[in-house]
Amino acid sequence: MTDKTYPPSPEMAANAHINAAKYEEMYASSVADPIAFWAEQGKRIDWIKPYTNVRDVSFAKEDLHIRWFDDGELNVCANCVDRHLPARADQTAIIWEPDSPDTPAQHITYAQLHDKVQRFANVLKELGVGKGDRVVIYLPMIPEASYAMLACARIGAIHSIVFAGFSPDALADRINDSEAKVVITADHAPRGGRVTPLKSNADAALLRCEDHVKCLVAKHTGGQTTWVEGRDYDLGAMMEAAATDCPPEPMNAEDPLFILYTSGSTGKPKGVVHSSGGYIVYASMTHEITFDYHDGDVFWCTADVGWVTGHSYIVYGPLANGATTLMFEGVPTYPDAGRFWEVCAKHKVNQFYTAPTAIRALMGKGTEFVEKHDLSSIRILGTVGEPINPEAWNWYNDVVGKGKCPIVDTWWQTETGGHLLTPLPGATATKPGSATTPFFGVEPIVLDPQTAEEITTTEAEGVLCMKQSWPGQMRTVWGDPERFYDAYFSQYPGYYFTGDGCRRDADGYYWITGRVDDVINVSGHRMGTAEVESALVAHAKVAEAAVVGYPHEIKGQGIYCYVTLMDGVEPTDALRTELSNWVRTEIGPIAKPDVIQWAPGLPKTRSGKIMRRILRKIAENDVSSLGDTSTLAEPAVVDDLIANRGG
Ligand code: 6R9
Repeated sequence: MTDKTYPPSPEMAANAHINAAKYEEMYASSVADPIAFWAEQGKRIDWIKPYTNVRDVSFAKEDLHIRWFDDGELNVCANCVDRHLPARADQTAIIWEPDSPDTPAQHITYAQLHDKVQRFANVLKELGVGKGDRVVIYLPMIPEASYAMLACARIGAIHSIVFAGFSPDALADRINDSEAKVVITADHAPRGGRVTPLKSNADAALLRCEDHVKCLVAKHTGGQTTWVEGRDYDLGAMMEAAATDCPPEPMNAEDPLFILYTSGSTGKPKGVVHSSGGYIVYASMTHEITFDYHDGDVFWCTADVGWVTGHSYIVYGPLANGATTLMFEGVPTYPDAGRFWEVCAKHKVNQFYTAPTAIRALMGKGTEFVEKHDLSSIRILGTVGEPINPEAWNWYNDVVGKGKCPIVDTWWQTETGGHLLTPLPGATATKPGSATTPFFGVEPIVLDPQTAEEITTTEAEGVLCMKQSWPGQMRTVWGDPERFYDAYFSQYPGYYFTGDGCRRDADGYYWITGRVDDVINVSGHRMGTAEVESALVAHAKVAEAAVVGYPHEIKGQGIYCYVTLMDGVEPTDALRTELSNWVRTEIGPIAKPDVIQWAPGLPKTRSGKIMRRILRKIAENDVSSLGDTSTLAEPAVVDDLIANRGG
């Protein structure tokens, strides 16, 4: 691990919104008097009724509640669209870059966005959607996805986006858990030259949902779909016929804006609920400050809107700031490994934000794919989703940034709404692999996992918690407030527990060491090992399964499954493929196992608890340090697993 530091260039420090002195001063005041600090910052948003209560928070079990600006009223859509019309009606709000470079890009101005969103909102109303109702969005990366989000926000409906890579079963679970009235989908989703039959996935999901759930279908490829009369609605035709005017609904700051399901360490994914007021203040502020966004810049976040990164940094943050945001339908390697850079050059991207897994995949293809394209417009580079290894950081810095673009390694979570730890381009000297220092108002602490005591020395290693709330913090788990407490506040009472381990170095910089729970991070996507296990044991031939992560060169972590078959079932390669495809259909392609090892037995304690620590070591091929195995019921199973590693 290198501790070489990269200070901001004098030019960056002089021109950025925040320089080092300003960061110190603002950070100090943000934690000394958070109420005054956020009272001021809240003004970046237009309020229909101004707030007087800035913060009302308790992390205590009996009284858990998180409220920001809670007597204020606003409309998030009006903040992302209408308020920019006087100055920016003809400025591009969204640049849409399709999967194929041969299809022309679209430039959607703020005036056009206003028109689309109002029509879309009227379509939703026609389908009976009103304030507080849930709408599931299951769309490819097409402009309609942003229209749908903003249309929901306009009428006060709560959207829940389901990543288009998820299976019909995963989609049905989310429709049912949120009791959605409508699911919005498209005929087909092209990605990387391949096509997913999205509408037929939705058809399959809807077989498992209540009969009254309606399906609103966008025509994208024009590919064939089946049509259920009375349930399916044609978005294009309804938009055309819809009234053009739809006034924004005044919403309380604490009314939910969206639900987004994410994996936890136990059970089914949880519906993370975000607020309207606090979320939009935080998304907009972090977007402007972390990426040093200036008027006229073109901002590109390569995430999918199915993940929180797409919510905060493709749609809500940039549009709240009147930015031009780029939305990309494709993948980094199609038609070749130069696609990202071709798009950056074509649209003169100023800030480019991606995931370490994409960087590692592109690194392996050689520098010529980068060098072919003029990247001189890029000023800031960003990463998110997982720890970035120094080799990838250096490649990003040298080859993409030509040593001139600060890299913001932003650490945050679905639950946090926006960045919590991140360098600021004009203020922070970066170190490859470190998410560096806290954003304004954020008070990280490191706790000893054994004693649950705060480690107060500057240098520290332990679990990462937050001492104070910030406006973008999630408010609850949809339909399950107890789970909200159990998942985030029960482990270290009084603090928000992130689920991540970290190290704080002598300069006070934070280095995320990865999850300390049973969540793995595959290509920047969160996956609960329990979800993959329950998919495996749902197969008739599987008796038991244990799933762990292991280091994977491109994906960060790969999915390693130990599977015990039912008595008498033959362990064949064909069965291995069958199980792998099974998981893929149960959850989605991102959950496809990388390794399935047949396990005649699993290492368990005498009380029957699977010793995952040992399974992780075997998967990592680090069998010399298995640690204490004395509590195992049957130590011999470990030798068998080691002998048959990987197979
Ligand atoms: C935004 C997002 C959250 C988990 C988080 C952590 C990991 C995210 C990171 C990072 C190291 C970074 N993570 N950013 N680890 N450095 N810059 O990714 O949300 O999908 O909820 O994942 O991802 O482990 O706890 P989400």
